Amino acid sequence: MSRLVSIAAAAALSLSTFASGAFAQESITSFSDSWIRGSVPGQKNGAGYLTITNQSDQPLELVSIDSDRADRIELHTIVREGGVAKMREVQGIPVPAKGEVKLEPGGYHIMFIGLKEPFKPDDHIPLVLNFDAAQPATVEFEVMPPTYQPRSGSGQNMGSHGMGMSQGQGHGHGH
Ligand SMILES: [Cu+2]
Repeated sequence: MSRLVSIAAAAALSLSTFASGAFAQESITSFSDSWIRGSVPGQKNGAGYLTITNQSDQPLELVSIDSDRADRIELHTIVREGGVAKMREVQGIPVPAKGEVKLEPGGYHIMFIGLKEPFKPDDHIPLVLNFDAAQPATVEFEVMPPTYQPRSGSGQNMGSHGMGMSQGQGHGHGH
């Protein structure tokens, strides 16, 4: 009987060790303002945005996204070439130590290529975010109307300079 008790105690101990270990790793990252732009009819591609916070004292990179909603999901940024905004794939999106990165219109974004079905406003889409130095995290994204613009300062400024329009056209092109 006492042997059974000690086995149970050992099992409980290892379980709690595992749980606290997992919790400690998950708490390195946190997420806010996660949204996906709703699709317009015929649109084959889409974009998603969020703010990622890194609580650790080591820099992190978001390296990939897992979801079955598109044929391919890439990480993109937008660069200006001769006054024209163009999307570029990046291998990772850096999240500074004890800092945050904002994915927002006019800058970094999650790019869905070959949508399996349109993104409908008010839907909630879970995506798995993979990092180079943190546990994968499942984050729920809310689908916003196609014309939605976030209220954050920098996003608004870029929108007022016409970035929102040129980006929308870029996303409308098929691949
Ligand atoms: Cu893109």
